[in-house]
Amino acid sequence: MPVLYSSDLSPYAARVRLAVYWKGLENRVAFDAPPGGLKSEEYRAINPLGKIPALKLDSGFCLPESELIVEYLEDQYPVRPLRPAGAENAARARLVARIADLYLAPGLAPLFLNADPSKRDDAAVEQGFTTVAKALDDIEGFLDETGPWAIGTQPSTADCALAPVFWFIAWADAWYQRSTLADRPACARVFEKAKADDAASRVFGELERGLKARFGG
Ligand SMILES: N[C@@H](CCC(=O)N[C@@H](CS)C(=O)NCC(=O)O)C(=O)O
Repeated sequence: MPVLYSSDLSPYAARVRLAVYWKGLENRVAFDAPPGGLKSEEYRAINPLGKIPALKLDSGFCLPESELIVEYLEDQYPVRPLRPAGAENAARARLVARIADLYLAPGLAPLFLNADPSKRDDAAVEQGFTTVAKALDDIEGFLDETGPWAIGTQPSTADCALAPVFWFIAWADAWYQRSTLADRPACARVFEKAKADDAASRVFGELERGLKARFGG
């Protein structure tokens, strides 16, 4: 059985877990922590990139990169498809996921790393929110006007990418008393839809557990 190397708090691993849950693949993909830890020689021998997530296939091949793992699952297990029908909508889903990866995610790191007010770099926090806001504006323009999901009436690969990232932004907004997500109605709508969904709620619970393990409380 393929093994997904994952951790509760990684938004990238959460994206893949969400695809697994939505596709009903829990009995076809095993989850594990990186053996020996993320930086161990043992894990590097499995995934030379030294990052999570990674999906080790039965052949021994280990596929890193969350977007590629989701696309692989979609190709390998066409049940409950997450790729929107039609070339244009499939491209729109990939576009939204790509903007989230390339332009939004880099803004989240400084918000997370500066959570402790006693060690906070205020300029880095401002830069983080500026980066997130710009990327959210771009994503907002590519989401379906009515949805209710990111692209159409069903959850898609775009929602796999967005839901964990939106969860982090909602956390950052609460932590720093901002309204970055609420100020973008289409993004806020997609996040509300995810919060009402069983599989996405499960992933949000795992992220919450990871946050508590990291910061206590
Ligand atoms: N582009 C990668 C990013 C994966 C990534 O950065 N994962 C983090 C955890 S959230 C990690 O493994 N960091 C360890 C490191 O970079 O050394 C993906 O989409 O999978």
